[in-house]
Amino acid sequence: MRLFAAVLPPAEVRKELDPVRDRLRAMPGAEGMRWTGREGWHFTLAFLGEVEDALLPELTARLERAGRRTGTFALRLRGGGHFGGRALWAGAAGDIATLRRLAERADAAARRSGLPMEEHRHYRPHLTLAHSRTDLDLRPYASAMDGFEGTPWEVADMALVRSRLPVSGVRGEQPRYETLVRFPLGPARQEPPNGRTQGRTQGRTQGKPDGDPGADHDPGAGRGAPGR
Ligand code: 2AM
Repeated sequence: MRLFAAVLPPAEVRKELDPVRDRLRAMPGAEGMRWTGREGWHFTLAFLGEVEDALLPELTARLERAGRRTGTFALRLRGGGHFGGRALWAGAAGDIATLRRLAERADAAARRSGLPMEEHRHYRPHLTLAHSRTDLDLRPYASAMDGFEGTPWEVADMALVRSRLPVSGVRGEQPRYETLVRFPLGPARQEPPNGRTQGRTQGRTQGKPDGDPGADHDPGAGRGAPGR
């Protein structure tokens, strides 16, 4: 099945983006673009591609650990940008360093589970609002999002999402997304039963750790620049 790991903004945050998207859709040329549905809005952390069922237990175990090692963090929607003339997106602000670290850990988890991950590109947090089949000048759309700031929320989990591509052949139909699992961020709380301390089982049950793909070395979280 086709999978990706993502941060899912809560419904009330997605709602704040609705009027922005509506304004963009009213701009000249917008009718020729494919607009994503609010229900599916997300920040991709790692695109995993086709994953065989047999890999799922290891993949989910590793993603779970990646989430556990990353604390919760604050995020908000901010402004927008575009990838060339093909993709228009809303941006993010807040603890981008942690978001990026989570993306790197998700990528590492997938790689270590045996998935042939693409070479690491510079991670650009983005929530895709629209795609265009032809090259459009998307700068006016991105500029129209200048000054947009969403309400911050605390990212508390990472979702594993299944994407079903449209098979109908109907032009403009969207992939359907289904959240399979949500991995909580931050250390698991151990509630000792009857006040007794639980033994540490980590080393025995979890095998070799994924390792940390590294801290954030990248200062360039620029927005709006064309090209990925
Ligand atoms: P996008 O929003 O920039 O299109 C599901 O397809 C999610 O995975 C989308 O958010 C998509 O990003 C992202 N993704 C990243 N790399 C992809 C790829 N090679 N093919 C399809 N989707 C990809």
